[in-house]
Amino acid sequence: MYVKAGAIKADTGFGSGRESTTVRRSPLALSCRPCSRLFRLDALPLPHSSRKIANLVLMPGSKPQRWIAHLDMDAFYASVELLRYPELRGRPVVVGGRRAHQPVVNEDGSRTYAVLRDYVGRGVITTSTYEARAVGVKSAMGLMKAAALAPDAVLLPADFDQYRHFSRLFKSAVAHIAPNMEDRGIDEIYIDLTDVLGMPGMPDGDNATLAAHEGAARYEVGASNDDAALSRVRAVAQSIKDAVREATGLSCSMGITPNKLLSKLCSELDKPDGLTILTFADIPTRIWPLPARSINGIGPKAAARLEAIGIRTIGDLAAYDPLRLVDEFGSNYGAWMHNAAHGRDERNVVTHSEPKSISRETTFERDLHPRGDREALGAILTRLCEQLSADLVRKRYYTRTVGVKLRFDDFKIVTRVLTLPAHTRDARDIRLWAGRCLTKVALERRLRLIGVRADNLCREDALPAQSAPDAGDADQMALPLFAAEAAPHDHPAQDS
Ligand code: TTP
Ligand code: MG
Ligand code: MG
Repeated sequence: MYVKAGAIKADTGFGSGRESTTVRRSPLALSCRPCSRLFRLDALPLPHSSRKIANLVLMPGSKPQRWIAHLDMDAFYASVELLRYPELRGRPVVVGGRRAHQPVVNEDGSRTYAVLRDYVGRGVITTSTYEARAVGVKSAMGLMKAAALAPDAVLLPADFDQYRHFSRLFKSAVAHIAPNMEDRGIDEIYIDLTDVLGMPGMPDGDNATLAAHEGAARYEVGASNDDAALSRVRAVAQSIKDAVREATGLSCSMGITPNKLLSKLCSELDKPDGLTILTFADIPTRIWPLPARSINGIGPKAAARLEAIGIRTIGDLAAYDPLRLVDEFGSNYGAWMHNAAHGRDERNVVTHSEPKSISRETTFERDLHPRGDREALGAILTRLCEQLSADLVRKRYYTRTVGVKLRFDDFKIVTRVLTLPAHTRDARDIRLWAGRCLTKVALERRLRLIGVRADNLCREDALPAQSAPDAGDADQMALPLFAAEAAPHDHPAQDS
């Protein structure tokens, strides 16, 4: 879809970062290149409402062009483990065991590792080495299911402190080279390289994909798409990859394109240790053959619905009548999918964001009964509160809202939160208020999971004077599971 219009208020429909843009173009015509339909804006066929059309208005062509990188560490947790167990290199290894699966050091200094075939329980895989993936093992797969595929794979327990340490190391190495960086989780970041490169990116998506529809012969990508520009991008990318390896001993994969959407797609294309640089000109050959579900934002359910209407690849999606897509998926999501398939995405790299909440949770090896296993549950909750408290200290936050999450054996999830009279990050306070939250739940079924969460966060340097931290009293860590008595701050609790 290529829109030419006078002045349209356009909802670009990009999730929570949605914004309104006034697009100025002329004349008042709207043409859909992929399906060759042409509409005058004042004579649109019903039922295509103006709102649907507004959502299909594409990005203005005057935006400065950018070079955005997406960097993702390769088999992150597993690769960190291989740093301390180098003898496991080349072997299928999965991370996801319990403390009991810690390797045992023998008298001669060699190590004995747990293997998947001996595993019994309900644990899942966090990640695995590429050797394990080769036989079908993947993240989120049950360990027992994985054992059927790779019985000899080594099983290691997860060590989140270590992964967080390596996460900080690689991010700080990148920040030294390219500070305009957005943290997207433990092993990935976006980086805006436009300033580092000191040169603009390629022409914008409208023009490039428009030209693409008109055939390869007319395909023009502008003067900046020359070998010198691309080698400069490659050189900067390589220096970033080298810095990550030097700081951590680990490899990563990078995608570099004019926007986040394409870069996220591209960092996956050449894993591990990959580097993929694409311009808009490459969309038809490199992006359109990929399955539609490889777009971040098209999950398994949407992919199945697309498949049902004959859309399998991103190219199929790009060629599909956008108005029918809007009919099928709604104005925001339908328009977003259409634009995504054409490689259009204007989101900025956001360098700083405050967490909304911090949480810890655990799934039990076997379902626990709130009464029969009261003591064990109490101890688990205490440990989670201690971990949450340590997270708050490390991230330099205080909380005023403590919540619990329970998943019962029928998979129903219940959450309860309480607002505290003052900010805290003390494990004993958190444990007390988590216990109070539990008194508000009817605990009749067995539990699969318990979690504790801190919302309403306040940075330690912005803490109001009256919220001076109170250490509580030591006995609170030994409180029974559902204790509501002996509050450290004697104020009424609020349900929220
Ligand atoms: P990913 O980047 O998705 O995966 P990865 O780094 O292990 O492998 P790849 O080379 O394909 O990028 O996730 C980063 C880490 O997050 C991963 O090492 C473990 C953790 N994780 C989970 O705990 N559960 C999950 O379901 C996934 C996908 C990841
Ligand atoms: Mg990764
Ligand atoms: Mg990742």
